[in-house]
Parts: sequence; structure tokens; C-alpha cells
Amino acid sequence: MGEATSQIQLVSAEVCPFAQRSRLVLLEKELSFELVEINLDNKPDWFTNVSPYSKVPVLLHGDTAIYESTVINEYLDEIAPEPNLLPKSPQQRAHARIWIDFDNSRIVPLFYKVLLAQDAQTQTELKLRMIDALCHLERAGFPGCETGPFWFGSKVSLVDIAMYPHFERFNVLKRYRDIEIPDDCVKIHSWLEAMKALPSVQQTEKGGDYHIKAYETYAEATASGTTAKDMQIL
Ligand SMILES: N[C@@H](CCC(=O)N[C@@H](CS)C(=O)NCC(=O)O)C(=O)O
Repeated sequence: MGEATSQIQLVSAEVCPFAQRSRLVLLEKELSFELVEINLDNKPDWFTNVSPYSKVPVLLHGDTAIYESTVINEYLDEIAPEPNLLPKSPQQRAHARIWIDFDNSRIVPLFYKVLLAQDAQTQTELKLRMIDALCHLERAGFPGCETGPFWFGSKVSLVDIAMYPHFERFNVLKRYRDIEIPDDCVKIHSWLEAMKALPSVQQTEKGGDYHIKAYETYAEATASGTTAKDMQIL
């Protein structure tokens, strides 16, 4: 491991899809790192010093603490450029960031909001919005699908990695809110299959039952953590 990437620690929680994003990048880049798992229900005192939003993941690298999974992932791509996980052209990089933002600002909030919603009308409205978002992804996304199973084709990228963890957890939406990825979203289905075959994914994935248990308090709206509060419908 070179100087630029020595002594990396990732503060994580086993359950966390956002931390899984950063673990995937570290694994894809074959970087050595120490995984520091914390209990989100009993956060250690030192945690607030490195995590202003009181959330995992946090990357500790030398004197630097970096938070927000997609920011961590771009930082890792800059300090350890091989294999590069963003395309070289500025246009394609911008495109990648647009879709990472689409995941962060549409898919992810809908995932939590539809679980937290308790009345049938709101659940139905949010379910329709999620299906719309998936159809948009299917129609406008996957520009490399002619050349390979991943977002940009044959090589996995930061877009694939940002999107994957909540798609791994889609069985939660099926179980609690009867939401599935539509059958005619064929690009999404074959992408998901390709993602599940990656060794980095196999090293970090959890079985469906684990996720169903983990999101039970969201589905019953008794989750009290920071993420649940942030995702509550106001
Ligand atoms: N936008 C953040 C979201 C991170 C996040 O929500 N992490 C959750 C765990 S999955 C967390 O640490 N929540 C703290 C809590 O529930 O108290 C990122 O992408 O890193």
C-alpha cells in the first residue's frame, strides 16, 4: 500500500447501506483498511468528533475525517486512481454525478419514506413515485448497456456502487409495502444480477432475512435514529 493510502479506517455499521457503498470502493480498489464497526444505538463518545451529522460511514485517513458516502467514494477514487471508478471525460463524469445524485435525491429518500409512511394513501402515492423513478432509471440510465452489464459497460463505476446497496435491500419494500422492480425493467434486473456476482458485493452483502429484520422498525415507524428522523415526511 502506497503512502497516499496508508492507514485508512472506515467507521461503519454492519447494517448500513451507505457504509456498504464505501466498503465496495475500498474492496474494488484492493486498499487495505481497518473496518471500525460501531453500534448506532450506543455511539462511542469519539464518534461526534469525526461525524458532524452523527452518521456512518466516516473515512479516517491521516488527520482527515471525511463523511458522506458519495464524497468518501470520490475521495478514494482521487487518492487511489487504479482502477478508476469514474470515467475520464468531464462530460461522462458529470453524467455519473447526475445519476449518483438521482439515487441520493430520489430513490434513497423514497425507499425510507415509503417504509415510514403508515397510512395507505401516502404509501400508494410513494409507491407510484418509486415505480416512476425506476422506470426513469430504466429508460434514461445504463448508457453502457450495449457493451456490458454495468452503468458504463464492462467496468463497475461509482454510479453502480452508489446505487447497489438499496437495490440489495429491495426485498424489504416487497415484504412491507408490496413494491417490486417491474419485470419490464430488464436493464435494472440484469444489472442487479451482474452486481451480485462481483466478489466485492459477495463480501459485503447480507441475506434478505437480515434486511427484513433490520428495517422492521422503519416499517412500523418506531425507528428513532438520525436517518429515520431525516427521512420522516413532514
Ligand atoms: N447521506 C449519508 C447517509 C448516512 C446514513 O444515513 N447512515 C446511517 C446508517 S445507515 C446512520 O449512521 N444513521 C445514524 C443514526 O441512525 O443515528 C451518506 O451517504 O453517508
